[in-house]
Amino acid sequence: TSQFGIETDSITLQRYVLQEQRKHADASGELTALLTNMLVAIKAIASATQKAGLAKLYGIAGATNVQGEEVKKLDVLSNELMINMLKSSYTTCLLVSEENDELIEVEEQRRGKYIVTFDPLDGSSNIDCLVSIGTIFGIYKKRGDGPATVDDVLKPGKEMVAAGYALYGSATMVVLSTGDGVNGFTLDPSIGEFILTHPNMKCKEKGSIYSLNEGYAQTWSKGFAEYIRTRKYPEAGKKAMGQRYVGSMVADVHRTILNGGIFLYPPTVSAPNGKLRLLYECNPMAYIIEQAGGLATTGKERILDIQPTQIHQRAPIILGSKLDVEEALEYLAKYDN
Ligand code: P6P
Repeated sequence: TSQFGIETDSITLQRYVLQEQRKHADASGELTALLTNMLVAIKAIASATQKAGLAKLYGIAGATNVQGEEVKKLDVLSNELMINMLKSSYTTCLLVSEENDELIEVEEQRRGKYIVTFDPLDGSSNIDCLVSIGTIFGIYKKRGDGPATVDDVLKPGKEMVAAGYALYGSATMVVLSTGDGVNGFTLDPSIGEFILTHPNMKCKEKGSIYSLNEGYAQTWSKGFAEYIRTRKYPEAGKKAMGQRYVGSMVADVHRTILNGGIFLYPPTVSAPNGKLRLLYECNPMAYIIEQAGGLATTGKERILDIQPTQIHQRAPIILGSKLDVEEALEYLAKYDN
């Protein structure tokens, strides 16, 4: 590095995506433009999240700040940033946001060929206690001509061309796959760029941590209950697993990719499809974990194979290290069928 301690040849996220773009002769550069614009929203959300305590951005609806302006809740602000930056990239035609009941159609003069599903600020119930939160996104390319309709977004996750998440933690990271492996980029606030810090991320084949909300133990099926019981009381000769649960999907999944292990949000009698949403929580995370060598299933089928029927539908999810997920499936097969 130069005498200013600045690395002079860092790989920024934009540089990485441009390199990837050149591998595809037919690439128009639209995906690069989409991601670059989305990064602006993510940087602004990171800034707002860091200031939440100061600017009283979190959790207080309708309050006004010192200028007497209407202070937006962090999740509303994040949603507006994502929508505005994606629309103004001239690369999208349809958006699905966790915050919007209806499809968001991009006006004609700003339309492009991509469809983006996103949760602008996942885990927002954790904002007030300063637990890490995140933005999750999935990107489809619209097939065929004519105006985009809901059928263009009700596609199995395996048809996505890219997916990823931003984690607003002690540092801000973007973890992204465009279909050829997973890479992690850390925001360098001094230059406002995301720098490649975790190239070619891989999820260990077997981990030592299980992660789910044990408060619902009473509602689990016999298969889930037996799987979790044997994580804590393993058969002779086996080690018990550790337990970690942040309660913020992006934080729990990011740790699972980095350290290995298994993350679960099982179905319950009252919520037969669990709590997490398919289009902008389960699918993007399943895409990333598979690209990192892991697995992601509902317990009955591969997450990325699900044919969606509604844009806000939920799905149970078991994701993480390949051998851990396969072992969980053995318990479900043994006790739940
Ligand atoms: P529970 C946060 O509210 C969220 O949507 C995900 O980020 C997280 O994984 C899950 O819900 C936590 O749900 O029922 O354990 O509080």
